[in-house]
Amino acid sequence: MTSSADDPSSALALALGETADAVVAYLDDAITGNSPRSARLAAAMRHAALAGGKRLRPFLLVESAALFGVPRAAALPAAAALECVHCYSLVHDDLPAMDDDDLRRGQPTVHRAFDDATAILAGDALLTLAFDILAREDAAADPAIRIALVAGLARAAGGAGMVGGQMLDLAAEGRFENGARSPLAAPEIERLQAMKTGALLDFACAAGAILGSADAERRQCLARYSHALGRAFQIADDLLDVEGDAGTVGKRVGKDAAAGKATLIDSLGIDGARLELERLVGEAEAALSVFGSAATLLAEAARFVANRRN
Ligand code: GRG
Repeated sequence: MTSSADDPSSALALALGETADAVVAYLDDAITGNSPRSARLAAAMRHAALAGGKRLRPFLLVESAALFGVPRAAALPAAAALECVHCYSLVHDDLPAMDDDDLRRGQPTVHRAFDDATAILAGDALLTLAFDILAREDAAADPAIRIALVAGLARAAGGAGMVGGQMLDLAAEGRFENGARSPLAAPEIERLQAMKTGALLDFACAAGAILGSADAERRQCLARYSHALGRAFQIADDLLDVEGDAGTVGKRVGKDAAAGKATLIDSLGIDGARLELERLVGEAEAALSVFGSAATLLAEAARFVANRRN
């Protein structure tokens, strides 16, 4: 399975790169404008938010909004806010109390480059910055749209979404209750993953539809697309964990499996996982058919996600 993003001159690679550059520039300004009262905190926030990363969530948000005629510049604040939440989750996920990782995006994790307390606070500051960005008028002129974005991101990131999924994951790993592991069945793993990683991907597409005042049918189509893409994202992540990639800087070959993390590879097997990825890419493409050729980049993004090597 290949994806056009492997070719750096492809339309997908160019669009991903343009959105990434725009988001980084926006976040750079937003961190400055946020005026952290400590140079160390500001440096840690920049370390977490400005270097590396595929910036997939902002790309999905910008491209979903574009389906409804929303220009990239108008979608950028919401895209940057979403990336802030994602970056905070990575900083906290890397902490010793969570995954205890040394490298992220090819550089030392925030707690390694600074210290645990600074990493916790930098993550907190990025999370709150996200809602500061969304509350401002340039996120959307219409206050009802701003409120819908704030509510959607809060739900996706919180206890019923990403944070809740992370908690279920840690519980299944045996972190609580005297270390007792509770192996999960495939449907429970899917639910956990839909919360932990799927919720922010879903929000990316939903936010594009909110910004574009999309009708219910098109919102549904985008939701079907993002569900399929989210599942593909997670299965690809699980495959990477099992197989690793010599070309990936600091990737955790087998780390999740060794930690007893719940994955679908146990039930699907490696060949079954690859088949499921192909099926999900087809499902994602089918969900976009209502948008015709306007959704070509989103369709290619689904293949890119399924085929990713980092
Ligand atoms: C600690 C609040 C809290 C939540 C943690 C999402 C999450 C929950 C942790 C991330 C850890 C992780 C590696 C999860 C697997 C899938 C995932 C989100 C990978 C990182 O996302 P990418 O591949 O990363 O989009 P880049 O660096 O490209 O942005």
